[in-house]
Amino acid sequence: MKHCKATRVAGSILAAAVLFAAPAAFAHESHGKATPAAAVKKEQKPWGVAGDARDAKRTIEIAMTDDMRFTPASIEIRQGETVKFLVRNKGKVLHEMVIGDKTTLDEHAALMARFPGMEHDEPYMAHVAAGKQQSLVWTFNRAGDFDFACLIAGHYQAGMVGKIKVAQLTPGAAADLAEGEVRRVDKSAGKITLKHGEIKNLDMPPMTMVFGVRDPAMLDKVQAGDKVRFRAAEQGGRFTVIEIDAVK
Ligand SMILES: [Cu+2]
Repeated sequence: MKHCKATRVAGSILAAAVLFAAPAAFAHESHGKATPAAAVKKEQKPWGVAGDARDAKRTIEIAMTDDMRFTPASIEIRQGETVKFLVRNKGKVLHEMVIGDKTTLDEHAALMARFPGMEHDEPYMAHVAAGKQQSLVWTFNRAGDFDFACLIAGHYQAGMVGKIKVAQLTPGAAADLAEGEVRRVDKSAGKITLKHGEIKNLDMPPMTMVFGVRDPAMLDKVQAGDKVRFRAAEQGGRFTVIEIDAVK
């Protein structure tokens, strides 16, 4: 178990480094939100940190099958994004999804091959019995190329691995946020009317207009009269709000 202890120590050093280095980069992600008192201290891993389901703006379904495959086997994520994975075991034997980097997964896989009955339980893994499903919420606050794998003895070796690419948050990204005020929210139509300032990335002057939304659930967070910051994009000729947050 020397290996596990070493990993934990390395993780703590990493976590401390992140505490000092990261806040500025993510400041806009957390504005207006109180820091929840976590029951268990979340450990920063090179591939991210345990996430809160309420911060997950995206759910990704992952199917696991007895041909030792994940579907999809390749996922793209934006740095800072919290993702809820809905991990479905469509096979007849136990499978698991473990997120990590190749070195860590290789080490754990070797351990699992030596001790097939070993049960790990970390926030970046989901063990799912045949025919069942389980969710896993993870915040990808570090950019990079990571893997996810089923480390059950024989499965990893048979190629049960997927790729996660976390794209770096570009320094210019925050500048794409436009400011506005909510005039109307139409949940049933999935539309929001915003009186907005200049939208630089769309080269659009200030005006009041109707936008579609990437996900109708976004409309639960805002109401008419709210001052907001939002990111909009043109998708298939339709102006769509990609993200929106009320400014407190
Ligand atoms: Cu498996």
